Amino acid sequence: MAAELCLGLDISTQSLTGLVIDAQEAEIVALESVNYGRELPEYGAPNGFIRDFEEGVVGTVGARPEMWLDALEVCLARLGRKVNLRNVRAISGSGQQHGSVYLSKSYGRQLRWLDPGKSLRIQLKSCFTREVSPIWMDTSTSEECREIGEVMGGAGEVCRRSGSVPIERFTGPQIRRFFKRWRAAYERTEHIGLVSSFMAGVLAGRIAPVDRGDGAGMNLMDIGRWEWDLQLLEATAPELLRRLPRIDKRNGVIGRIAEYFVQRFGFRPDTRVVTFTGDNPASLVGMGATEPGKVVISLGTSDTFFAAMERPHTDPDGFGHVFGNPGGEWMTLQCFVNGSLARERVRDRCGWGWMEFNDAILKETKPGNGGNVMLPFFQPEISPKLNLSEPVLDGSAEFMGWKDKAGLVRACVEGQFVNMRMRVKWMNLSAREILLTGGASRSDGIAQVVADVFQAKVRRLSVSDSAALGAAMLAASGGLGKPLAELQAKLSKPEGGAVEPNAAAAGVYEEIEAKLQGLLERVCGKSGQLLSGPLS
Ligand code: XUL
Repeated sequence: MAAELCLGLDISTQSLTGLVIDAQEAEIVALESVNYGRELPEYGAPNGFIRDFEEGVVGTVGARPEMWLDALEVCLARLGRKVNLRNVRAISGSGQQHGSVYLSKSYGRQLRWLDPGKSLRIQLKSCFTREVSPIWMDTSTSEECREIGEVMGGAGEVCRRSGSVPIERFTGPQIRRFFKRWRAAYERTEHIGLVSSFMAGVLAGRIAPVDRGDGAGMNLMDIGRWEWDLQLLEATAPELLRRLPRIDKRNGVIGRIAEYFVQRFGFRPDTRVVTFTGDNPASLVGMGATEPGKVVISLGTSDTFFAAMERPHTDPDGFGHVFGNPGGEWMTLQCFVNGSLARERVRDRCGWGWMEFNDAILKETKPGNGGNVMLPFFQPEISPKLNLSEPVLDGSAEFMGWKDKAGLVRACVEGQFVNMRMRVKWMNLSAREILLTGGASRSDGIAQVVADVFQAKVRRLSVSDSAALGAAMLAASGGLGKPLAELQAKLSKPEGGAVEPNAAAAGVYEEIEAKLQGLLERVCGKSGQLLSGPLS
């Protein structure tokens, strides 16, 4: 009998990854990744995005949706050289969250009549009513966030309904800015999709729904009923409901794969396309953390902390989020912008490689760092909301003068995770185990600091592409009815031993927390920055 393959696609900030699993054997059989900057340089996005894409507007960050289409074709062609795509029974995917794609009336028709002799880019190019899609790094919509909050009776009310206060990168405020600034183009827009639903629609050859995981990152969805909140829609832009996709509450089958992919890449015509989700919800699935009890810390361009949630409650400070959990009901998430970038900056200033960085934590310094602390923010942060462009240091003269290299490395990492611990208290989670993923999770030094700060066991998985893996599992569960828990038991396996917390470090981090709080208050007092959150 032919293998039952399932494909998971992850359309992330810097690359598009395709991961194929054999759903019967529960094993990974192929993995391919297309780096936009390196492999599609014609899009002028070396890191996958274009900064300041809208002239005269500070903080716009976006990407051309055609770039994602080209990357999809390259990725499928490469996967086709590794596995027989005729054996793929179901496809699902995950997209970088919050990003939105704007399409005209001709889009639905074009999708139904795709010519396998021409590329997707050529055929869909004329359908975009907005050339550049805003992505999650965009911070240009503060005014729109304020306006939506005002109409709704306060940011707290938006949070109660949608799981988050109005947030600059979230899709609703982005749609509002598009409507205000480019009204004629908004009028011409017949359909607005998320990165996830847009790519799912292309594969299925029809307009695709959004799921609860990604849809909750829009400031438009009611997280109690999992339906569009009509008042939020009205506060965002006129006649928005007819422009949005439907909501799929179950990550079910959208339909069969479009003929285009059958002809061009050799898929079988009855391959099922399953509703895509966001990268963080997909990662929750891939890490095997859809049931409460485990928390995931993902270390990437941004660091994220997320976990399954039994009952939704929202962050009183307004920095955190509640999304749908594709393998359960809710999940909670906190995003930290100063992730790998801050670690890289400290490493570069020390003139070191990652090996020395790791050794500085494990061999040259101790928990508490002799009292030297850092607020490790090299760019504006969102958890907490703070407008810094340089870290704030407190400690010895040598440390403050950037001469104590090992101390600076530890202070950066301790500062990041103590801040993380402070920000996620509202979630009330009792984490038995922390699952660490993303590039920096390979560092034993970082893993030890995480274990010590949270006083929990830290485990790492053998698969680093947890979002693509989660998407492949969603294809198998939604498309073929395979139980998610069984797939997770086999595919989300920890690698190596656990990193155990050092109990003696617990008190040390209470002291560091108090010091960082003091530093935050000092910085905020001086600059008048927002610290206590948008709800106050
Ligand atoms: C989450 C967020 C980021 C993106 C990255 O709210 O903005 O983690 O999903 O792809």
